[in-house]
This record gives sequence, structure tokens and C-alpha cells, in this order.
Amino acid sequence: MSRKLLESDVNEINELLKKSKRIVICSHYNPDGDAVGSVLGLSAVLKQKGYQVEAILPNPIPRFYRFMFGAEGIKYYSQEQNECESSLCSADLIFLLDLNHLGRLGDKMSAFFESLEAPMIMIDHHQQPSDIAKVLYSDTTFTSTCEMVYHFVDQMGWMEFLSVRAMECVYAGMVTDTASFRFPVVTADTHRIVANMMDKGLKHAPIHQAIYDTQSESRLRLVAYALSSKLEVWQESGVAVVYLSQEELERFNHQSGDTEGLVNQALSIDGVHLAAFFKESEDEGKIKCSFRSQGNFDVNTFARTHWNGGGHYNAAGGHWVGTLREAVERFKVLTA
Ligand SMILES: [Mn+2]
Repeated sequence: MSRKLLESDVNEINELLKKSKRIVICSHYNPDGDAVGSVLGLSAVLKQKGYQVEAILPNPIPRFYRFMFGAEGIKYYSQEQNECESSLCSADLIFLLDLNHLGRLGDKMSAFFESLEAPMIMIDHHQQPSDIAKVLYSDTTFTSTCEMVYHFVDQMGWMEFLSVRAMECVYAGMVTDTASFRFPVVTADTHRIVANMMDKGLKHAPIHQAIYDTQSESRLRLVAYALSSKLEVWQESGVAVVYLSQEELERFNHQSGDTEGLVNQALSIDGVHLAAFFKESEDEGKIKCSFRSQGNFDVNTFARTHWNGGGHYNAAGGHWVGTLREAVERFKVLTA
């Protein structure tokens, strides 16, 4: 684990690139701001360098990330499986960003990946990266994969190819993965990167506006409903949970990304150090789980041990098979 790419890695990446024309860049299922930002930011740089680049994601991105440069060109495996598969098969090189193992591509896409022979480069800040990439740039001390992409571009000597539009993507991932630069993992270096990008013309305010000030009325009403009617707080244990059924999500015309941030709102209650969000998925009987903690409760281990998931020390996710009520009860018992 190193904040910097090793010199041997830089050499190996240069060798891989010499042999490559077609590059595919992928990230995880239910792409968040860091996934979308890192994929589109690096795509823009590699396109500037003259490569044929395709961005492929397992499923569509939330509406409020569509402002990012190149977003309209992303291919989605869930919608264009054949096209995505032929692009992946003919790729000379594949980048995997913001994911630590193939399972994060979702069941279908990860199964397909098993058959691919193209070398892979993984850039990621999650714990316990799996050993599938030819070059692994992994470091859990980084706030975001986007911050790593900035370092990557810098260390490869490609800064002149990082356009302002590409910086917007990098910034979007940084701001969303750090909840607007508030998490303890944010360093002076994080801010220096932002300062460097602003010196080169990045405007931060329109990006915040595009991400945070463009929500639909139905989304705001869904959040209001969830917090007023579907929030439980167990003060003695310092734990809170928010949970929503498919029926409720449909009632509020739920769009992807609409429930993002709900778990952080539960965590913002005074005295609460652990919060969860449970959401009934469209697959019958499957519950999607998100966990956030403050201080020294390790939700990565908690999610790995009990909820078929994982992530970071203070932010993790998973899934569980059962009813919504059972998931809430199980969570209550496990954290009492
Ligand atoms: Mn991330």
C-alpha cells in the first residue's frame, strides 16, 4: 500500500499502454459520484492522449451526475449487454476504478469478466483489494478514487492532458466521497489538489449546484417521509436506522440516487455513532444495506461479517436476504 505509484508500476503501465489502442474503463454497480467521476475523468485524459476509450458501467448513473463531461457516452451493461461485451472482448487494456473486486460489478457483469484476457489496472481506495489486476494502485488512506486518479495522471506525467472538463469530473468524485470535504481522511493534500485545479480554471460552485441543488420534488418528499415516518433511533446504543419498502419507493416515484445520503442524515443525530439504511430491492426478498459510523465502530468488518458486504472503516454496504422488518430487527440485536 503506497500513496504513490511505484516506479516499476509506472514502467509497467507505460509498457501496457504501448501495446494498447482500445481501452475500456469500468467501475462498480450503482455508480456513485466517485465511480462516475473517476471513470469519466480518466477517460477524458486517455482520449486526449489519443486512445480509443469506452466507459462501461454495470447500470445507469443517477440523474444528478449526468452533467459530467462524457456522461452521455457511457455504455451500460444492464441495457446494452452485447455491445458492452464486444467492447470488453476487443479491449487491449481495462481499467477498474473505485472497486476492489469483480463482484462489485454485479453478478452478471462479474461472471462475464472471468472470461476476459485483457490486462487490467485497478485504481481503488477500498480495503482488501483482490488480486486480479496486472497493476494495482490501492490505498485506503485516500478520500476518493478521484483523488487517486489525479495523482495517477500526475505521476504518469499527463497533467497537460487533464482538461478543465476532466477536472470537473475529478472534483465531483472528491466532493461526493468526502461529503464536501468533511471526513477525517481529507488531508491538506486533498485541498492542494483542489487548489491546483482551481488555479487551472476549475469552477467549484456550478458542480455543487449540479449535484445538490437539482433534486426533484418527489425526491425531497421521499426523504421527508423517510425521516419522519421510517426512522428509528435507539438512544441507549447510539444507533439509528432508516428503512424503505419497494411500495414506498414506488409511491414517491423513486429514481436511482434518490435515497443517497439518507443514512448520513440518520448519523447526524446527536449521540448517534452508527446508522444504517435498509432498502427493499426489486429482486424479491433482497434487502440493500448501507452503514455509516463515526469514531471507532468498524462498519467494513460489520458489513463483511453480517451483511455480505464491506467497504471502508466508516462507510460500508451490503445485502441480505429476508424481509425489511427482519433486517431492522437483526440490526437492532447485533448493535444493542
Ligand atoms: Mn470511492
